[in-house]
Amino acid sequence: MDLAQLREACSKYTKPAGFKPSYGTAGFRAEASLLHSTVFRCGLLMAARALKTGAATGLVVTASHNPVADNGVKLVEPTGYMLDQSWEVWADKLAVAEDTDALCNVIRELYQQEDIPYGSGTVMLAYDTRPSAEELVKAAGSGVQALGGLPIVCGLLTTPQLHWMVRHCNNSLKHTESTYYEEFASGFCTLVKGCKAEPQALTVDCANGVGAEALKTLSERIGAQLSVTLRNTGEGGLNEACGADYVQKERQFPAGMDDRQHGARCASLDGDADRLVYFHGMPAGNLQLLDGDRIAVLAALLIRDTLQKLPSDLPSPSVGIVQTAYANGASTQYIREQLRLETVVTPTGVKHLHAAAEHFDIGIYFEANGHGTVLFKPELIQRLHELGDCHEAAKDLLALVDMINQAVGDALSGILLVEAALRRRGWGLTEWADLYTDLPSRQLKTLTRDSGRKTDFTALQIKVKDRSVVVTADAETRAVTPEGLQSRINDSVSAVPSGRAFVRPSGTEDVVRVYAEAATQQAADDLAAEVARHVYDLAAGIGAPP
Ligand code: G16
Repeated sequence: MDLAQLREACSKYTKPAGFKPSYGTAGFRAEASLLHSTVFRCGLLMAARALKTGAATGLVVTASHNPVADNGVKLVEPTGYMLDQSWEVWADKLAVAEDTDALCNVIRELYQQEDIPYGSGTVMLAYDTRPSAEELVKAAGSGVQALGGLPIVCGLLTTPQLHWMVRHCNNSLKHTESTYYEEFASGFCTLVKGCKAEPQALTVDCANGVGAEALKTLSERIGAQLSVTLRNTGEGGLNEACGADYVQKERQFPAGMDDRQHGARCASLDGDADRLVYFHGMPAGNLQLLDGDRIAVLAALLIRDTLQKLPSDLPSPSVGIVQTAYANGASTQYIREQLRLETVVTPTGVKHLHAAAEHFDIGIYFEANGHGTVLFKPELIQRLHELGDCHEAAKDLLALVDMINQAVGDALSGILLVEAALRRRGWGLTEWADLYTDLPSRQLKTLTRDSGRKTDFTALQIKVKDRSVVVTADAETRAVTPEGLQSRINDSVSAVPSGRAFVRPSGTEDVVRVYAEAATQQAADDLAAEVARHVYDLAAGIGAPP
């Protein structure tokens, strides 16, 4: 490490006074103009991580579902997974270092404690469509170079594409963008070959984000077997009244999509295309959501159908589903009672779900918001390869491995999974939706600042001074602080038939989230509002009381 070069580079990226970034649910996120020093430091971090692991790492400049004025970084391990949780502490220490001296001290400490070898680490960089991307990618590259590393700018990509590329690169596999499309397309075509059901028309809301171009390319590779029409491809504001987060939380049709006729099949991606939800219009004109819970259930059915066709002398692989507290109670009940599969609950954040899913031979993990994937253990993949040529079912499972991003949740791969599963069963969205009935639920945000953003649609907005005063336990189902909050939530919940509610501070936005579920929509809405008022009362609410 050339200390003089490091000091000079660090001094060009000073942290704004008073700015205290912290590594959240999926990396750093804030208003873009604040982030140059943070992204530079993430470049340093990932160059060091590449040296530590002896393999390429990755960094995506994106703020995913957040408004266009925000930006952020997602950090990628050599495996293609998210940054190892044991290194989040280094990310935080680097990000909050006040000045060049403090920053260099943290780097010295990192090198000593982690025993980082000297050398040059490779970091693959990508970015989404935000106008602030160019400068922030430069900052990331400068960070990598400041530690003598090699930044490789892979370009405008969806977040899951970069995760996939890093994983493939480190496994000495072809890792071009074109190979990504080819592998997914080929897996999908294998799975739908011979299906009697014709492809159904699907309209996809691309959130005006990076997923539009990627999905266009993928569908062109697949050809007639996939029939998609793209909407919100960049003509409107990123994630503005559209995208997976909007559709899932607000239960509204996205802007520019009035496919309200009963049964028209629609889907929404988020801004960096790592989340996916499906929906369709109901006879009354309202929207029925098919969220991440339902995608998990459909994936489990496809896998069960396929596993049943494997030779009976093969040991049955363990299959499990990982969810968070946001999973609708009806989905968990269906998985346990009808599918007879094990379910595991983890805190929010794919890093937690992913780790839990790795315990199964086939681990299906999805957050209700549509972020998730299906992981296949390498030993199982090996066994399937051994059976491969003589067994259709083994070939189908291997096609699934090709088609499902093994690094991270991927909305494009999710579309192929859903479409293949529905085609193989000859189902439409109605049959899928009829598997179980969701308990009515409501999500609210208690805002911590008056952002005036168009994306805050909730009628009830409660402001708190500092969301970090809300600390949770038991996979976020229990509020440990502020004192008294949980007992008030318990009292409210106990008065509501089939009631359930929890609160948690978001790790991607400056808000406290409130979730409530009940036997009727009115009861779920009322319960959410009541719990939000408890948050206002006990977590230093500001502004007018609700
Ligand atoms: C990220 C994470 C997800 C998480 C979501 C919301 O998604 O990858 O696991 O569910 O944030 O997190 P929170 O409720 O803490 O704000 P994305 O798509 O925004 O990157």
